[in-house]
Amino acid sequence: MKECIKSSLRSAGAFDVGIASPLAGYDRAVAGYSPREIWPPCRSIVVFAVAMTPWSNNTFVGPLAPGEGPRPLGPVPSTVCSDRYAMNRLARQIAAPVTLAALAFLEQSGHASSLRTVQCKLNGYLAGLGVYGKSGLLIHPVLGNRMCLGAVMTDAEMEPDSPLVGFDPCRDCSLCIDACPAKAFSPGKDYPGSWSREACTKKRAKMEARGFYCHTCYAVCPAGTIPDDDLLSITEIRSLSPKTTGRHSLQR
Ligand code: B12
Ligand code: SF4
Ligand code: SF4
Repeated sequence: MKECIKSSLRSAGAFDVGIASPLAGYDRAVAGYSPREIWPPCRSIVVFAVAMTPWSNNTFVGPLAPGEGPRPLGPVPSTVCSDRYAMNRLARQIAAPVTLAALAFLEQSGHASSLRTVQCKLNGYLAGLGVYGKSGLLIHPVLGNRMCLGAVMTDAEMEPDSPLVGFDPCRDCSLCIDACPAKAFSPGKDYPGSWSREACTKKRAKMEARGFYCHTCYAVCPAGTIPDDDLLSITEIRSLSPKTTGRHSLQR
């Protein structure tokens, strides 16, 4: 069943799919938000990643070119409002069919499911889709942080996947910490203790008032093996053609 549901979700547009157990690792969930507290029948959490790119958000803040200083704030440039936005809205829209595919598959197999799952990153970490980066975002070995995460809880029992071991994309990097306009990260500590949600949200509110949606920590991240431009075609045609070139023009 596990391989069948994974294959079904991949056909619907997921780049990667993993299974987490409600019994392992959710002691780290926010109090009251572990799967069995939210939905007691839960026996497995099906977690998926849909490829997306830095252009998937409301505005384009990064990546910064090497040596480029802070960018002036201002209205969203019309040049980034066209095709790339349209392409990447597609990524988000694909997450909906993937969720529907999971619900349909489980129903046809005679299982109940619930969409009330929260904490996408913890789900993804426990299902082996990636590791927490210094940015606090989940980093997939191939997609880097370029993914939209989703999950469905089910009463079907499936063998859980394990968290990834030996993958440390942040070892020689601190680009997200250095680029954050809110200086929300304290270097030397691990997420979540290293990050100030208050500093981040205050800065984002100020930027949003001027037409920008901050995702700089996400956009500057070089982790992953597929260049951003190729992610567009993966999102579009849902096929995998990884290249091992650098992610974008950023150099460490
Ligand atoms: C609320 C929210 C925000 C808030 C707060 C973010 C935050 N870090 O808490 C704000 C508005 C600031 C925000 C900003 C952004 N967000 Co946001 N956000 C969410 C949302 C809706 C919930 C996240 C949340 O509150 N989690 C609760 C926190 C406390 O959980 P946590 O960060 O996993 O922390 C836990 C672990 O650290 C664990 N823990 C503690 N110690 C240890 C030790 C180990 C070893 C482990 C494994 C765990 C662990 O304990 C913590 C509590 O359980 C999710 C979608 C979702 N439903 O999950 C998207 C989501 C996390 N956001 C996302 C993104 C991309 C962003 C932005 C880049 C903006 C954007 N959309 O482009 C920025 C990045 C800011 C940043 N550096 O985090 C993506 C992340 C994709 C990825 N690759 O990880 C998500 C998953 C949306 C999605 N569906 O794809 N976001
Ligand atoms: S920018 Fe660098 S340090 Fe930050 S999450 Fe990505 S790889 Fe890790
Ligand atoms: S979203 Fe912006 S302000 Fe918040 S942590 Fe990332 S770079 Fe900093």
